[in-house]
Amino acid sequence: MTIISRGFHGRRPPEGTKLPPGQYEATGFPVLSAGPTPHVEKSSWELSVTTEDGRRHTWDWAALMALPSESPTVDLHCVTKWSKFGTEWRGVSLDVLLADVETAAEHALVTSYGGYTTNLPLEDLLDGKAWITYSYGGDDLAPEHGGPARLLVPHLYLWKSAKWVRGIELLESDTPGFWESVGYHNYGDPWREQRYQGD
Ligand SMILES: Nc1nc2c(c(=O)[nH]1)N[C@H]1C(S)=C(S)[C@@H](COP(=O)(O)O)O[C@H]1N2
Ligand SMILES: [Mo]
Repeated sequence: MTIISRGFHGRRPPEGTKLPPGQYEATGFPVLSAGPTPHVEKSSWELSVTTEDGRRHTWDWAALMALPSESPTVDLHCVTKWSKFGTEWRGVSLDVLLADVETAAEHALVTSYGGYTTNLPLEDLLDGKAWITYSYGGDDLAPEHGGPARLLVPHLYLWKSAKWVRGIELLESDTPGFWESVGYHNYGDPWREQRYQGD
């Protein structure tokens, strides 16, 4: 695929620092959902990637399982100020899913079963920074945390990690998602404390 790289936006934490500004370490794994948990069966699950010219690529559950997976261990940072260190996931890198997708688009709008949406630059899904995950802590991903599959983009605030992920639309122009259109920051880098518009 053709990507014009404008460099990595995320600021690296200072050596040894794991808490971004304004965050605290949570115990447990809070659940934050804007609506009820949609119950999505693996047998009817489908992920689609749609390009700016309307071409659609789809994977059913078996196709996702057939792809090489990775086991990222990452820290999570929620805009409500909790962070969780060392979470263990299994999933498929977006680099794998997008390898054969031809696009000149620079923007992505991620959609979920249940209607949630979130936007981010396409480059933030690439280069080992994002996964479609289906396992957490060695178990199937629980429905309340986005199972059967969720996007994981740990270098941005956790609202960008769409639970119950269903589609990724690659777009020529940026389109704000659910939280981005009600005042949350368009990009959401926890290290630059980009919580709200204007931060
Ligand atoms: N589909 C969907 N994804 C979502 C949300 C949501 O309401 N719906 N909430 C977001 C927010 S604000 C956060 S903080 C995280 C919470 O993930 P968790 O419930 O697994 O902790 O999911 C994000 N992904
Ligand atoms: Mo959140």
